[in-house]
Formats: sequence, structure tokens, C-alpha cells
Amino acid sequence: MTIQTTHTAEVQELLNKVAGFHVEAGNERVKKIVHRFMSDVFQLIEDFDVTPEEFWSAVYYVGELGKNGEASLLAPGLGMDKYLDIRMDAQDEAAGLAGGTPRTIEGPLYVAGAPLADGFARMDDGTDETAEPMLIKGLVTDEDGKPLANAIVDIWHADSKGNYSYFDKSQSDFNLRRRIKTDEHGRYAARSIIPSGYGCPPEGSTQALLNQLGRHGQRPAHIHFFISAPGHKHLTTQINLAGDEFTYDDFAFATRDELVVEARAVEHSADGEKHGVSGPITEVEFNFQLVST
Ligand code: MBD
Ligand code: FE
Repeated sequence: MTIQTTHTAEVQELLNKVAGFHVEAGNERVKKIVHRFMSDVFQLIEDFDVTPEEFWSAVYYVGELGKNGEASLLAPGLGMDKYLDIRMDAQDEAAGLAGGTPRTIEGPLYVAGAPLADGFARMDDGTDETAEPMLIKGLVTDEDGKPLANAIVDIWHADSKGNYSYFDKSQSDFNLRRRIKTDEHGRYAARSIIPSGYGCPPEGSTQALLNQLGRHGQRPAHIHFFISAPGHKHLTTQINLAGDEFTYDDFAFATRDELVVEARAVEHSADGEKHGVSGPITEVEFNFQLVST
């Protein structure tokens, strides 16, 4: 196999060999993708007259990115996650699976296997004394509004400093991470704390590139969800708390109008009371609609 490109014959021959086109072994799809990828890199070097010094500093950058464990943080900053969402939305549309609560990106900070609770969970370990208590609650329904019992609501969010357990070693295991099974009325509820927005590590590789682009690396206060129920399309989404400086200025491009939620401070919460919270608390209410498959 050979692929013609706009490169000189000598460079085309090099690309064909680089991609293993001259041997039987290997994976055809990987060969074609590597060929295309390197062809585009070569083209970019030509178009921008990239110097060897610039090229090797880019290679060094990728090495540092890996060492810092930031590859999956740079990706959303470069719009990769949002782009894949746009594609999945289009594919759903074409397959007649559009509708329900909009998806948005998963991000790099999910940890599988959070404790599973029935109907209600306390998500915070109680050590963050300056944090604002939060009661989050809502329904999981199908597209017709019929409540779905036994749906799994997998929730994860940051603490009051914008840090996530596991990535922040100072937090306890599974702090601010729970799976909640909806009750017979399709309801879920959790007591937790109001999260703060996330900021990319200021000295990290992601922020270094964002600086070159003149961009910040901030996310608004948000709460992540996976919602699943048998016979329904899995939903990956987040809600953004209204009123955050970055609600509509997320470095990861994840905000969608339908997912912005007003947190309400209440003197007294009937649902809070049911779950052992007597005083004032901030309520966040959000209902999820799943599309049947
Ligand atoms: C986050 O908390 C997040 O959700 C994303 C998408 C990127 C970085 C941190
Ligand atoms: Fe997040």
C-alpha cells in the first residue's frame, strides 16, 4: 500500500515506510492513521517553517506532559472532549437517540467503585469545616417523565478548594464520590458540600500551553454524574452552579444552558430533615431524563 500526498516523492516514500506499508505484519487501521498523522505533522512543519529547536521543544513538552500525568487534562483544554461530545450528539441524532438530559464531558477525575447507597448518601467525610453544606436531590425519569426506580446515580465532585479525592492525597478514599440507587419514586438525594471550581495546576504543562494561548485554566463549580438504568442510554453529564465567575467561561467547554442550576440557601429543608440535617442548608435540585434504547 502507498498513499500519495503533497509531499515530495522522497518524503512520501519515507512516510510509507514509517507506517509499515512495506510489511505484512501489524494493524492496517493503525498504519493508515499513523501515516496520516505523520503526514500532517510534516505538512505543519513545512507550512509554519518549524525549526528543529521548536520541534524538539514540542517533543520535550509531550514528555513533561506525561511525567506530570496531564495528558487527559490538556485534552479537554484543547476542546477534544467537547468535540467528541459534539460528534456523539450528532450520532445520537442520526440514530434517533437524541433527547433527554444533555450529555457533557466526563473529565479526567472519575474513580470507579464508589460506595453504593439506597436512595440517599452522605458524600463528604465531615472534615472540611469551612465548607458550605449542600443537599442535592432530584428525580431520574424516562423521556415521558415516568420515574425510574433503581437507576444508578454516580456522583463525583470537588471539595471547597476545587480538589478531588484520589488526585488530592489529603482527602479520604471516595470522599465526595458516591453511587446512589434511586428509590421507588425515582428519587436520589445526597448530603454533601458545595464544590468550588477547579483550576489547572498553575505550574503544570497544561497551564503552560494555555498561557501561550492567552487562556485561563479554570472550571466553574460543577458536579459530575453518570446516570444508568436498564433499557436506557447511559448518560454522562455535569451540572454547573449558577453565579460562578466561570459558569459560562469553562476552560473545558463543558457548560450547556440546560445544565446550569441555581443553588438555593434555605433555612429549613424538609428533605434535609429526613436525612438528619436540621439547620440551614443549600439545596441543589436537578432531575435527569434518560432516553430509552
Ligand atoms: C475537572 O474537574 C474536570 O471536570 C475537567 C473536565 C477537567 C479538569 C478538572
Ligand atoms: Fe470536574
